[in-house]
Amino acid sequence: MKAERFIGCVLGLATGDAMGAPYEGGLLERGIWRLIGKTRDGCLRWTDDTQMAIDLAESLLSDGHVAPDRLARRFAFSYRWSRGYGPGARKVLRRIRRGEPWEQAVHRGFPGGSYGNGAAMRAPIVALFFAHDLRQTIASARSSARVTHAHPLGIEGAVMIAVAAHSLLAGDSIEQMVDAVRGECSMPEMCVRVDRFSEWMRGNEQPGPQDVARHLGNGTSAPTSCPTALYVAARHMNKSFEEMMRFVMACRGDVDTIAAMAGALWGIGNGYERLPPVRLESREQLVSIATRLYDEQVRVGHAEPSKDLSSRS
Ligand code: F2R
Ligand code: MG
Ligand code: MG
Repeated sequence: MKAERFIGCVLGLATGDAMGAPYEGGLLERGIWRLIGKTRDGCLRWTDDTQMAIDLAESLLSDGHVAPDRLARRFAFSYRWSRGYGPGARKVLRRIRRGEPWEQAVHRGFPGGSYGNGAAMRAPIVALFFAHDLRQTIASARSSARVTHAHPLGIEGAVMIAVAAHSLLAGDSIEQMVDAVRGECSMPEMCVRVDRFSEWMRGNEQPGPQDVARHLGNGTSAPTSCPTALYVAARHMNKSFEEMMRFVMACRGDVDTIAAMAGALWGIGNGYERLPPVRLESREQLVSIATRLYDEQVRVGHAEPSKDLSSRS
């Protein structure tokens, strides 16, 4: 277990999000991001994907476990329209902020709850915090998803990404990672896509981005983005982050989120030093969060103390 991988995961998520954000959505969303996509000092701004990952990390670090009421309130009070939240998440979080219990509010975005990818995009954080325990990773991915995503597909997306991150942190090969994910899939919408890209991998097929988008999806729902992100990360694990980003951009659709999920997985596999040297909003805060998540692994005896890496970020 290496601190570099923790930093790689958090910075990979935020870098994928920030680099992908200008390419997400339609003309209106792209136009808005062109106006607000940089901070005053010229850093790339990240979106809801990274904000929710930060909130989840701070919540786990202060409570030691998923505390749903406090987690829901933290998500709700961090909500800003300018981070580009999904429409369902926006409704749910505004209601929680007004005092509605999350158990009720979570059904207000969509009847039956959201199956968006909003719970999956923050799930790598769960794997970092519970890197010592797969069962706790899975249970906590579920409970951290439920406060905003009541639909089983939204929850399964979070489990899928958390299991992939856990497996890579444990040093598994790409094939072992895909097997671990497939073992936790239960919804046909997910299973069929994981089976599809597993076939590609076994047959050494390299479909282009348009075919990947057509067969696996490029949408904002969990089933049309989580398997895509897993496949993209697996295919680019031994390539550069920049090449992976070009591929995700060419897939189009929910580019920031597919890149955030794939970026987190790529960062676990490769560490942070080969990430593109972009100026990223609140980089020091992100490195500090990753370092504190690693320190938690040291505390539970699952990792060796590491020298302070924040100065090298
Ligand atoms: N939403 C955005 N960006 C806006 C531009 C999107 C563009 N129009 C496009 O389609 O590409 N970004 C952020 O939202 C995603 C995370 O979403 P989250 O938090 O899961 O939100 P939400 O709204 O609950 O779900 C997302 C979409 O999934 C579909 N959906 C979910 N549950 C549904 C249900 N029960 N019935 C029908 N549809 C459901 C809806 O289309 C939701 O809008 C990330 O991309 C993040 O970057
Ligand atoms: Mg986003
Ligand atoms: Mg998105």
